[in-house]
Amino acid sequence: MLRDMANDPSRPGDGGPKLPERSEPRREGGVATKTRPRVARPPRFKVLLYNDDYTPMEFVVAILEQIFDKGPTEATTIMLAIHNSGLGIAGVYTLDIAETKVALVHKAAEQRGYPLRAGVEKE
Ligand code: TYC
Repeated sequence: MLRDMANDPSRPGDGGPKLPERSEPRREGGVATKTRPRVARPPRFKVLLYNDDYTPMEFVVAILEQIFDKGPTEATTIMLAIHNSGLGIAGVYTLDIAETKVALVHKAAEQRGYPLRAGVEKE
């Protein structure tokens, strides 16, 4: 019988990383089962910022720099896109990080008395 030399745990060698598993049928208890890839890509969520008439542009730029790690040029571009279109994407994250960033935006805006709103939407 042919052996899978690459992933054979009894193979003498460097103890280095195994090759990635393939989505070939895996034999369990004599039954060939289709398997998913070993690690699924976690779902991703957009953090949206919404325009309003009262939050200063400079404050939105600072939020994009400090909470969403944008540089000054990109932060200004995103802020102006939101100002002109009504909403825009501040970043894309896993759900827990996206929700944390929304909470940070609302906390910072409320501290300053600004009505800036953010939300999460599945990609
Ligand atoms: N429209 C605001 C103003 O003219 C600026 C602004 C931009 C507010 C983006 C919110 O998400 C926002 N001061």
